[in-house]
Amino acid sequence: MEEKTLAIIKPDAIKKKAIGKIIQRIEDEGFKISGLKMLHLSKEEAKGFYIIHKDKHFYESLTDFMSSGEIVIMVLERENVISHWRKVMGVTDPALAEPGTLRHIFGFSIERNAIHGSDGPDTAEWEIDYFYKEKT
Ligand code: 3AN
Repeated sequence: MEEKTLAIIKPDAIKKKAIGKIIQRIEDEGFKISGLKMLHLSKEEAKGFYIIHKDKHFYESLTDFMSSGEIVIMVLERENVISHWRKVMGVTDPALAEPGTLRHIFGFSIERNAIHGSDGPDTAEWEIDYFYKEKT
């Protein structure tokens, strides 16, 4: 099976009306979008998604931010999808991200950094399940 990753357009980028530009870039980079939906996470859902960061000092603030407005979730596919998407996103801190990367263009701060991407195959599978598996 072709590798997949989970991409999120975060509330700050939605408020900037950047959805169209970001999706255009995704298509221009040769990704196939195999899932797409808009959600407004509850605080609990945001906490569940970022559970790996539960002991970090920024957990409360990050999950407040991620539940502060709508987000767009996408499943992306292409060759080397995880590493290519991370390259297109840029590093976590927009101030340090390479010019031309999405976080450099649209990010505001290390927390409000416009975009999410899974960091490895296991995380990608877990994150895609988090949003796409039927909850019982
Ligand atoms: P990445 O999203 O680049 O893989 P992670 O997994 O270290 O980065 O962090 C997850 C999210 O937590 C980031 N996208 C960012 O929104 C937030 N974050 C990371 N580091 C900080 C920090 N030092 N202060 C505030 N928020 C942070």
